Amino acid sequence: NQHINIGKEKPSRNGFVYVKNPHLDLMEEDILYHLDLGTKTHNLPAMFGDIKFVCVGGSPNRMKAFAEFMQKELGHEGEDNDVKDICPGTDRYSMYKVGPVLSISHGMGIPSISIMLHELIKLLHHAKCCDVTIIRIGTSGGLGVEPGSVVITDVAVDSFFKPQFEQVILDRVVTRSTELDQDLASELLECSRGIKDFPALMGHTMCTYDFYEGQGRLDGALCCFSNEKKLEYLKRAYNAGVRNIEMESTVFAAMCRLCGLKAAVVCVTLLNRLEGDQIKASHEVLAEYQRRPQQLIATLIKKRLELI
Ligand code: R2B
Ligand code: URA
Repeated sequence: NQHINIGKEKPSRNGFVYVKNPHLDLMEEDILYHLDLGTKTHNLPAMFGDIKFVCVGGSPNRMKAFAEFMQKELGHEGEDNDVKDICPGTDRYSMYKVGPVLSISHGMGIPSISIMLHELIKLLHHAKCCDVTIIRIGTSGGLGVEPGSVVITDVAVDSFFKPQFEQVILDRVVTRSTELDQDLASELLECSRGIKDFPALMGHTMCTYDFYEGQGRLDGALCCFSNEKKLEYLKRAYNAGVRNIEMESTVFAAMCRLCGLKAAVVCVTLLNRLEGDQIKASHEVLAEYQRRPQQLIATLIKKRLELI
């Protein structure tokens, strides 16, 4: 197998959302299959043209809760109260819109988020959206940080602590940069300073292909390494700057960067992986943790919209 690093794949910077695919121009209709939307069946510019913020996260319920929270925060509640799923024709992903904010679920892992992102990016492109900020709000395992801490990602790295994402295309491995928008990360850290309810920090986020063996857990159905080897690896990750581990950030960073979306990753840590593998906190505690990234993103959005 050949490895190639596509140096000419440059990020787009003029504000519009780009698709980098010459074949799309030749298609009469584009069906966004997993979102149950399409260019002939829906007026995408009318439905989505005003979007400035896209928030993505793993679980459909959490992304609905985020939309409801934003509705309150932006003062949009009142008229037609309930937030409605824009993709009811599919149970793959859920999508909600509150004014300029779109909230979408992406499932677990790189393949699931990458399918959603292909279709979301095309949707934003077809809708002629401009100057869109996209943020992944998620959960993660912490490394040497207090459980419940919110980690703002400066760089997404792979299991070898490299800031890159490898995608197999045909039978070649294409390596893409996972750089995120540094100004947006700093702006988020700045916003977090005003929130006293939880610790927030900036650090590298490691993205893996699995929750168990892939994250050095001893409690999966399979495990072929010792506790010593596990801790040696996790400490090496810590020393390389990694502060949390999750399963989507590298492909998210790589795809958004190439398509002109300013992207950030904000994940709460559910446990400290240097202390264990099992997530033992109560449902109430975990639910409260998961509202923390939402609170931070709401602050950023309200500041940007000059509501605070
Ligand atoms: C964080 O949590 C999920 C695994 O429990 C996964 O989607 C991720 O990145
Ligand atoms: N999500 C992950 O990917 N890993 C964890 O340890 C917790 C949440």
